[in-house]
Amino acid sequence: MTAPVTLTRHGDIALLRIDNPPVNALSPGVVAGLASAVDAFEADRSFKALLVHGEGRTFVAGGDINSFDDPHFSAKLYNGTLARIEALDRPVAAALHGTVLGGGLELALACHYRVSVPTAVFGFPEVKLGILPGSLGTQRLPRVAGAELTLDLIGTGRSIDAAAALKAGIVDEVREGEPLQVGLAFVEALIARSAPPRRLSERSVSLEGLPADFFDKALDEASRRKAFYPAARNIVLAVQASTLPFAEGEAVEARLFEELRTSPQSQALRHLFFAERQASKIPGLPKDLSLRPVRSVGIVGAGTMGGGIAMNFANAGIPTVLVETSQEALDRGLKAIRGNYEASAAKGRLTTAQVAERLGLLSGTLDDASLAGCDLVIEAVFENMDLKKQVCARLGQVCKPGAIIATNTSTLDVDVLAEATGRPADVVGTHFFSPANVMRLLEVVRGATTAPDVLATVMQLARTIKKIAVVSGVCYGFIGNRVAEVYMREAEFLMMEGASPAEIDGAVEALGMAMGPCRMLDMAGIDVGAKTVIEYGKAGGLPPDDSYRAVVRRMFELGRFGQKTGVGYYRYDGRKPVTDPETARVAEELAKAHGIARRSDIGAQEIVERLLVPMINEGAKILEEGIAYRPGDIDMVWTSGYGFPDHRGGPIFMADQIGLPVVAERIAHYASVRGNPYGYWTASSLLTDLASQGRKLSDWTAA
Ligand code: T1G
Ligand code: NAD
Repeated sequence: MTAPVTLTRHGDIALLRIDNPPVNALSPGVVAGLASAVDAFEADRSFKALLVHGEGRTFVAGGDINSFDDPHFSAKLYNGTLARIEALDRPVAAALHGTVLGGGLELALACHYRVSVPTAVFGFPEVKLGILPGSLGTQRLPRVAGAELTLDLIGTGRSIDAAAALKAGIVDEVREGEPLQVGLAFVEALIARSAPPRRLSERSVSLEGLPADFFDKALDEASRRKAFYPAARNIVLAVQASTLPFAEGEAVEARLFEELRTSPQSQALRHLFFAERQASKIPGLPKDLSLRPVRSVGIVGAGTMGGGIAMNFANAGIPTVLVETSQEALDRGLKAIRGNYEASAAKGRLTTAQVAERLGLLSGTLDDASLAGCDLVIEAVFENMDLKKQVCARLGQVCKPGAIIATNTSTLDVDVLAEATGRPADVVGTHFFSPANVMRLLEVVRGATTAPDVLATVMQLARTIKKIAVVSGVCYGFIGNRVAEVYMREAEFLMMEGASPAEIDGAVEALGMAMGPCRMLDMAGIDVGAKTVIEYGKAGGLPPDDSYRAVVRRMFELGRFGQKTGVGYYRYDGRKPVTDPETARVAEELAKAHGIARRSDIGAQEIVERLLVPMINEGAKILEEGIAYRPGDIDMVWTSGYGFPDHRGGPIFMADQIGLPVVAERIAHYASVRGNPYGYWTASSLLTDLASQGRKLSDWTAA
């Protein structure tokens, strides 16, 4: 293995190279290597300047996120080395390319000069990990870019391009070329003009032009709007401390960073960073597997989902044809797409040229023979088994050999649909979430006979269309809706026992859930939810319990479909949900009919436990059955598709934070107080085994 940091000679220039693929993260080896390189540079007075360069695709993309879990973690060596770099008496420059992020940008800011290629991007994404830049980013950036832009960049974690970095003074020059050559030429010019060292820590931060209450307001906003995220407040305090003498600001940053690094919120967000990347990996695939090319896409059905799905491909530059059964439906679908794009343009998110380009990639037809040329066809027709089987059989004939056939079904058996095509190896489920052009989650459903290259191609394609793809095996509801089913079940039992939708939603929203179960179903459509339950009942999937999801079925009968009809669990005043006494009446009537005792002592704690504990238990069953490859996949599905709070890491991560023995005890508790005739409170054996062994669900891997 080559050393991650080397110092070599290039004429008068000492060239410090960082080589730690894939992203040159600051591993302990890189940090130690930087310190040694500085020693060597200090000792050799024949060098006239130092150039810092990252090998491969990028400069440094930041601190090594793995290292933050180390109980002995310390930023001291790195920060001390940055101070030594800055203190050097000969000019130091950084040659920047790729992603100059976090600790990488901090390294660049410790250098005296910075040159960049035009394609580089710059940012402090730490806030997304629940931390702040801990190596003086909060102190050096305001000294060059001002407090306002600093707070914006560090507070949002957004990246800027090289042109913006130049404008902000973050880089001194942007030059086309190969990064190392650009850097060398830049340093040669520095030497030629005897450019002196330039140290940001010696500057002060100007607050000119900012209102006197700038930081107070920012702090207030962070506390109000980002109450669940302590990083938001600490970032404001750290940037505010940049107005102090440098050493004092440094001490403040170190304290605030350490507070965040060890916080449960940051641990949860770091877990999700790795879970997201793990989710895209399919165990057991041959390394040399070649993927099927996807250069054109067909969509059957231009309804709510078909239209949104098509937009994803057009956005990625892939020509897409939509097939419908009537001109009217096709026109409606295309009009909705156009409306969506125009709304984005009106908000300034797209230019009119981009809208035209994307619309130009979309076409519509009533002739399904047009699908013959497509590399991938996704069916998004009504959720009806007979219809879908018919459509799949037709696709099996029309699609060219090697084309991938995908179904967007939410609940139907993908294996049955695969059989219907007559070429099941080509078939996969692609379960998009609504609105499909917005929601980042994509459940990729692996059928019993899905070919490995089909699965791998779709996972790769998901990356192209910027989705977070998670693989699920075939089962009712896949990963996401299967977990949602037990969550909704308990929400409805709680309602029949006497809790109101507002109490139920309020209890989980206080945890950070974007929307409680009642508001969620009102938005998704009670009709859609009820039909699913009814169909599943017809297919023999439901427990022999008449009270099961009785509320949603009754609401459906009453035409209370949620937001779309203005009444559901709530009544809607515009988009605002208002308590509706009719819901309480319906719940009471159903409780009576099903012999469910009404209570007035249901507190928030019970609501949270009754909703969350079954989710965790179902998650464990999903793992036991091999439906999900790994625990983090369930967390990804629920945080990216269902508004589960990312600062809690997802239901599985949260289970480990609560402690599996506690979860197991709560399952047993509710089995005893609620009774367990239908197995609702039967613990997964995986969960009880791990609990008794003192192990975590998150660490579990299939044998
Ligand atoms: N630490 C450890 N591993 C990392 C990493 C990092 N910072 N960044 C990426 N990886 C791994 C990742 O897990 C994956 O591994 C592989 O690299 C490729 O990543 C000191 C405290 C740079 C834009 O937050 O945003 O600096 O799955 O699939 O799509 O004050 O990675 O292959 O085994 O994402 O091309 C701040 C995080 C850290 C940047 C590249 N920096 N990374 O995206 O590849 S905190 C970040 C990214 C810090 C300082 C503070 C992206 C990317 P594997 P990938 P990509
Ligand atoms: P939709 O009713 O909005 O659209 C279905 C469209 O399919 C209609 O425009 C209809 O004319 C068309 N269609 C019907 N038969 C056809 C045929 N033989 N050939 C071509 N077009 C045909 O339904 P939707 O909400 O878009 O749902 C589509 C699929 O996506 C369903 O399987 C559903 O379960 C799934 N899904 C829906 C959501 C959601 O929130 N709406 C979320 C995830 C998955």
